[in-house]
Amino acid sequence: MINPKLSASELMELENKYGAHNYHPLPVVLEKGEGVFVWDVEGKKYFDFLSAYSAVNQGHCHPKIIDTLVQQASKLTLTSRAFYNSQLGRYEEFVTQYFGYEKVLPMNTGAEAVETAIKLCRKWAYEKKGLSDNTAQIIVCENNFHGRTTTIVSFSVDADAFHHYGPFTPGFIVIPYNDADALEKILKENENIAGFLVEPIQGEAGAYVPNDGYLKKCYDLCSQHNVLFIADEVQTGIARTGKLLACDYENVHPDILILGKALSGGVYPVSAVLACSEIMDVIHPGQHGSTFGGNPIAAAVAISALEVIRDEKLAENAFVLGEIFRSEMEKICVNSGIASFVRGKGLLNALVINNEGHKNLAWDICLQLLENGLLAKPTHTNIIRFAPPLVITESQLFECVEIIKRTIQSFEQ
Ligand code: IF1
Repeated sequence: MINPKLSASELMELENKYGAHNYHPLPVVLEKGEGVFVWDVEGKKYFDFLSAYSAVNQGHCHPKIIDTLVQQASKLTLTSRAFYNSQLGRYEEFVTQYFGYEKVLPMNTGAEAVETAIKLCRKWAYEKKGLSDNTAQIIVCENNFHGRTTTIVSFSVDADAFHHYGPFTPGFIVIPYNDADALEKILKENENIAGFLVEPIQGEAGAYVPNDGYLKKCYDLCSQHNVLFIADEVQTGIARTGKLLACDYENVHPDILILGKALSGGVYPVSAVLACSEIMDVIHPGQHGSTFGGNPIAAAVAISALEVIRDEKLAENAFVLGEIFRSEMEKICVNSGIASFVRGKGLLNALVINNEGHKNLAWDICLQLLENGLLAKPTHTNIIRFAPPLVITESQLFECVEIIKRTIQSFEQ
């Protein structure tokens, strides 16, 4: 029997002892969430400024989404795709119209959706573009993060992500991010390019925003060369950056769109690949799939999660509050020896910390933020990501700005 009254340190010790050590979490054990807040096992309340890496854009345990989950879970959970189910068609119509595509292929995790997009792109290249078998190349960007499967880590440039996981999948060409000239050069040199896979803003790299016009330029180059523009909006999509999609800032409609995370509001693993029929129809029965992909819970939950985004105007809120957040962070940076600068779009932001002489400064700041009631996680040792649920209000945001300000001040010399 599991003792229901374990302390936080006992619970952390259990994970440490029995779980694989593939994560290094902050020392807080959460047991409850509601909107922008989470509570730890001792009942302490925190603002969540990670949002499960942008999965809970709609806020923790959104009542409408949870209601859909519970109702569908008590009716029918899984049929497999050997049969039709009463939710999937409705969802497929809804999600394609919502994002302006003809077809969707439902999967579960972000990495699976990226894998799906890669397979779809390659198959399209052989069957529609006319490349000869096994020659297709997909262009990707430096410092990408698209997930953790063997194929996806094959084109990572982060040693932690790929080291000792070889042999790797061939067929990928890495070019610098935010460099449309590099894309143009390779497209001119190489006849075997099938697609260009890109994050509209690089999340893992620390909310790295490319120059205005970059995505549009890349999209135009791709269409000139009959190459598929594939946007990984797993993290940037579903209102996070202040528009429904980050690509909307440049009126780019990707040939293949990859979604995950907040597609379910973080209550269930739901991912999707969207495309026009001309592309999607290269996949026939038996050629791709997943036991759980398109299951009735996922389908029902995703409709509700997308309705919440629209009904509560979360893209608009993220846009307005993002502007406020960055301008407040800029004020902090002006007088700080620690906070260097802020970047991001909407409510996907990162504060870059000057960690000369104090290597673990960003981590230590996050420990102090935790103490002060705000959860955030450092990335690449000196970057702190700030990405609250999009249901945050302006007054809550200002409360959080004060916590961040006070915390940074406590580290100034
Ligand atoms: C972890 C990062 C964020 C993603 C993009 C696909 C996936 C992700 C653009 C795969 C996943 C996650 C995974 C999570 C941490 C997180 C992350 F730091 F690792 F990069 F958010 F910034 N495309 N991102 O960001 O989706 O298979 O995980 O559902 O712990 O690895 P998934």
